[in-house]
Amino acid sequence: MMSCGDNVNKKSSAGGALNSSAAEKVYVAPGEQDEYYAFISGGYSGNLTVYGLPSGRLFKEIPVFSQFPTSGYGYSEETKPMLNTSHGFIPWGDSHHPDISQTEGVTDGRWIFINENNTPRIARIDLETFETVEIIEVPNSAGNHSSSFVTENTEYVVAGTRFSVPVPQQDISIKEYKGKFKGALSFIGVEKETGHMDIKFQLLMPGFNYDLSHPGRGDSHGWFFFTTYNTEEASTLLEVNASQNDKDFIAAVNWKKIEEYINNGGGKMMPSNYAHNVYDHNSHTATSTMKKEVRVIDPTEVPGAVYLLPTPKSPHGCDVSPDGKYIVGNGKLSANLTVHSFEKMQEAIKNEKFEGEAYGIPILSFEDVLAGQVEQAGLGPLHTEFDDKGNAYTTFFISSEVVKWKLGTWEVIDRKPTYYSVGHLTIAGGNSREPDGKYMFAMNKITKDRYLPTGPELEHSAQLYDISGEKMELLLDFPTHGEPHYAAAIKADKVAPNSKKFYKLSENTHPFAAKSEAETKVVREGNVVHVYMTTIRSHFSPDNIEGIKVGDKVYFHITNLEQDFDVPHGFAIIGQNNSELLIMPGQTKTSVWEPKQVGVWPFYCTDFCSALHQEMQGYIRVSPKDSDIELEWSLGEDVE
Ligand code: K7E
Ligand code: CUA
Repeated sequence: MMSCGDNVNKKSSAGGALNSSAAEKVYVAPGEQDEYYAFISGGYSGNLTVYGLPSGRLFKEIPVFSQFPTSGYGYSEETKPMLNTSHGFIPWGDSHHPDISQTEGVTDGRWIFINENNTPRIARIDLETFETVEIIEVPNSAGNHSSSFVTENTEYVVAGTRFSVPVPQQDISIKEYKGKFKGALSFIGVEKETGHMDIKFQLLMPGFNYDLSHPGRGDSHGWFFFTTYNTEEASTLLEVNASQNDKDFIAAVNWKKIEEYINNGGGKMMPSNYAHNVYDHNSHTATSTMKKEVRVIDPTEVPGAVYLLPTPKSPHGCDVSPDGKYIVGNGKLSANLTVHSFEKMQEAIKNEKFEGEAYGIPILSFEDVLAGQVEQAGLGPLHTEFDDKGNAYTTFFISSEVVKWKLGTWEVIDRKPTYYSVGHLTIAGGNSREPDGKYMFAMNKITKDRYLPTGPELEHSAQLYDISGEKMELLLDFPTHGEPHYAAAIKADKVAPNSKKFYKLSENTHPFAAKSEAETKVVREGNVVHVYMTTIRSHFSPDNIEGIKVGDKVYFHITNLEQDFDVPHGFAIIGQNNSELLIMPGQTKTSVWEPKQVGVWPFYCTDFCSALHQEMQGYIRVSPKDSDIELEWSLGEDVE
């Protein structure tokens, strides 16, 4: 055991009373593996990072909404279509809330979904390959923030708009906001076996801001809850104008009711234009299809589908307890946390006891649906998660702390500081019936003195707490990449055993694959040249090419012939102005090169793959545009 008492004591004024037992709890010995995966949103990096817990070690960055030169994602010809949208090719994004697929209310480790906030999109990542395999754009949405949370059996992944906008978009005055702008809540169906996404319907709600959401579960399965703010429907100076109402709402949506309505022919198809991008693991290629319509639902046409629960004051998080009985709404400007009761909500609906309506949607009375309040819990509550012992944990941004409180009695049990200004927090199995109450980690917005300074920009800090006892115990600080909004965590044994080791060459259907060295060739079609190239330790085939000319567009289609775990090869050629490629065993990837200068140019493998990695190289001769040098290619012989 390492003895770190001295160091730790020095920090204890800022870091709480750490002792060597904390170090023991996060120590994963060399060669041993972590107990949990944590999938942490990359925020403005547009990606998703994979960490191990309790060690806090970074394992991978999965490119999702942003181009990624490390692997060529979004640069290679095969993956460019993943970033296609109705606004054209959008090579970056702002990702917020990863959520793991579920079966019967429990995370199943098959896929993870994540939203892109800026150009509204939802992505699905396959947890066998840890690759982004599908991205669907969300039309009529703007600031796709109350997303991407899944229902108990992954029937839907839900995406709600933050900004209300004209639906469909049109050229009107911003002053017409009130009454004319709408907030689209999108229910994206997920196919049970394949995971394929398809927008089943969009609920066109009043012009509020829809901030966060969570599904019901257990008794409340079939419902979905969304926090709203700016129920004032202001379009300017929201910091003042959207804080006028004493209460905003949680919108409760009965999606099963809406399904019935649709099955009886309800709703209408609205012309639309949005991209649906799908990556195929056999062809290793993505295709992008533009969809032309979407089903929209007017909530007033489906009686009993939507109710509004008054919630003080500009609530942010909207979290549902593991048993589905309680809906927690955290009013950012309220002193107390508000907890609504699903049962009382049902009762009030049954008695048709409404205190008003907004655009035809019934408003229930605050007192009728209130389960309880956690009083004076802290300042600036944001998000809540739950453990397996009936406790809830809420983050407070302004007072920089996590507060543990008890469901049902609403009493505060413990509070621990965070360093500093915490946003989300995560407990494994967070959005499910079975959270795992061993660890919780907080994701902080401000880092300051927690790490060695790295100029004005610091990575955000996460902090891991042991929550197995009555009191929380701070165990570890670790840096995260980008801005982690939410994270989803899961027991490693639900994911690791299914992790793919390599792609089978025999299943490779890429049209430009060369599945053996015998199939390699170079083909000219006018000024386009296709190079069918292979890699295997430790050479390219071919490795000498002549007959390329300035002005050619050269496609390198590179197939990695390896059939072994963890043996990628790289490809880089001088002047390549998009990205290098990293090609997994059995995979084919393509990069375009447009040589601008006459000469003999080397290419090489960028991944140290063997003892003779440094020998893994080749040459391409580029001749003048008008030269009549014939195409020739070879391996292991001198080109004549
Ligand atoms: Cu609170 Cu986007 Cu979930 Cu960040 S949001 S903190
Ligand atoms: Cu292949 Cu280095």
